[in-house]
Amino acid sequence: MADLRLRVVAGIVSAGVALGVAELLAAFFGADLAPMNAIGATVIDHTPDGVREWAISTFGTNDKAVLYICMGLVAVLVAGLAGAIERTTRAAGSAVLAIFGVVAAIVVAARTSAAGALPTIIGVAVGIYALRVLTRRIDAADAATEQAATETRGVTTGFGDKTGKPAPTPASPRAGCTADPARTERAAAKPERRQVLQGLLVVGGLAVVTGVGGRLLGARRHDVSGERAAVELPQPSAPETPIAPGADLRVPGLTPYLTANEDFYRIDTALVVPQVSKDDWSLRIHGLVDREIRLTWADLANRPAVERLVTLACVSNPVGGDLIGNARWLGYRLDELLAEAGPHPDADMVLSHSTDGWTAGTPLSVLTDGRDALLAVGMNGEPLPVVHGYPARLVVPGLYGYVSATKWVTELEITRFDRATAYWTRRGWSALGPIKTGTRIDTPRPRGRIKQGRTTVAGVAWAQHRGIRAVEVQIDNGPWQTARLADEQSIDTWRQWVYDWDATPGPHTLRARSTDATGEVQTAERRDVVPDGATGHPSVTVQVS
Ligand SMILES: Nc1nc2c(c(=O)[nH]1)N[C@H]1C(S)=C(S)[C@@H](COP(=O)(O)O)O[C@H]1N2
Ligand SMILES: [Mo]
Repeated sequence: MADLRLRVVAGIVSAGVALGVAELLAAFFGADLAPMNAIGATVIDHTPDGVREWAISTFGTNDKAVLYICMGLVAVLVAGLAGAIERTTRAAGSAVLAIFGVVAAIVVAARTSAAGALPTIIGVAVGIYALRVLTRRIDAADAATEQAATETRGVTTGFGDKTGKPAPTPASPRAGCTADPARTERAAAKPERRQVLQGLLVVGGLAVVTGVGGRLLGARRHDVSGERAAVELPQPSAPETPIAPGADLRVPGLTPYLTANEDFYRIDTALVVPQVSKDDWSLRIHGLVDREIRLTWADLANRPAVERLVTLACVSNPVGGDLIGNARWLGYRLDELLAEAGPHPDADMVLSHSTDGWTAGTPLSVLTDGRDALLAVGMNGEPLPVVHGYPARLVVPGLYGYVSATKWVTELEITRFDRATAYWTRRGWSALGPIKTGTRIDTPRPRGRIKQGRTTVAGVAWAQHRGIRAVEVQIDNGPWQTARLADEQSIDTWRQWVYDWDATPGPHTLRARSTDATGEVQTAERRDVVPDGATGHPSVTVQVS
């Protein structure tokens, strides 16, 4: 069945060349035109919550790589099948490729424009052509083998193959030897077989060259990391006070007060990180406003910038999880920008849009109540890293990222909650997302083995824009004990805490809870992250010897 294998390979390399050609064309006209990117993005947009949660908790930040691998496997299966059923006289495999091509073209067109489907359509056309050519060669080789077999059995059919070419001369069995029929057949079909292998090699090579070349070229053409490195950030007019030494206790195993950019969690739906040049970027503020305004990167340079410490948190962060980080953000006050546009009195929502179509719905009241909500351009003294929204994003103290922290932001649409629904709200998450009071135990580690005696229990606590008043620790089911808090640098950031524990031998469970500055104690009730953030006390079990 070597034949079937060749057909399967023919299908795979043909689909490969289809995708490769589409990638190459997309490199010139935009990464979102590449069919795999568009299909992946569409899959992400339609993934049910349960699956999304499971993917994030199982694969973490590799969830997108896993999606690509899954799509690749499906593509290989379908393409292999298409190759297996294609014949010169019956283009069933081509039909399969065409159907997938049409679906992919529709998906790309829906995300971009009708013309955006062209790379996909051209790619699929090339792929189908490749499959036709390869299948014709395989059929010819098949016929030649068949004929050689017939001839070795002493029956001459007398006609050539279906293409009308004369039948190949069968190699005569060597004199004096008993002919091995199978071997003779293979020898007979040799030129045809060589043609098949050559064809597979050429098409496969073309698939790799166009695919890899397209990816590299696309990355090179659109990559903004070079221009980012050359960006000069504005000087903040009112720099954030230096971080008080007492805000960062520097306890071994405890999360540092400031999160380095490389260590900052990343959550977004972008399969391909948007590459937005600051020179093409602008922010349009429109909708229910007196004056629509549009700000370019150059316009920002004339405005006063501020620097603020804000702890960002993801609504998908489970109790004890690490989808939270604290950074020094440099940017422009949103209340000032909004005031210039003049929101109408009936407006109550700012729907922020990113270049990749993602949206967040933020209460207008939150953005104008005096808190340090920013259009941020800098993170910890650097331009925003590309994955964190270069050239500009929103940062709003006190709200989960899904309702506020739009990266690659280009539009603030002033609207109403009863008119507009943001990305995650459409998918079952709450329209409002104030951050819930949270606590995490960083040390000792879960299931850790520690020695008896004095042990430092430490972690972080947060209640952004309300502030943390107290953290308490409970050993097993004992009384709640007050932990020592680090200095409060800002009510918009998390606060470290430490508790000295005299550990006694045996297994122990440690729990922690916080009280925010309004006096509300963090609830023990365990709730899942959907629809508006997890609740419950974090706990860590250790073995003391
Ligand atoms: N464009 C865009 N912005 C986005 C998102 C997204 O999917 N797309 N995700 C949001 C969510 S859910 C969170 S928690 C924060 C995370 O920001 P970070 O990746 O910089 O930590 O970004 C927000 N901004
Ligand atoms: Mo999030």
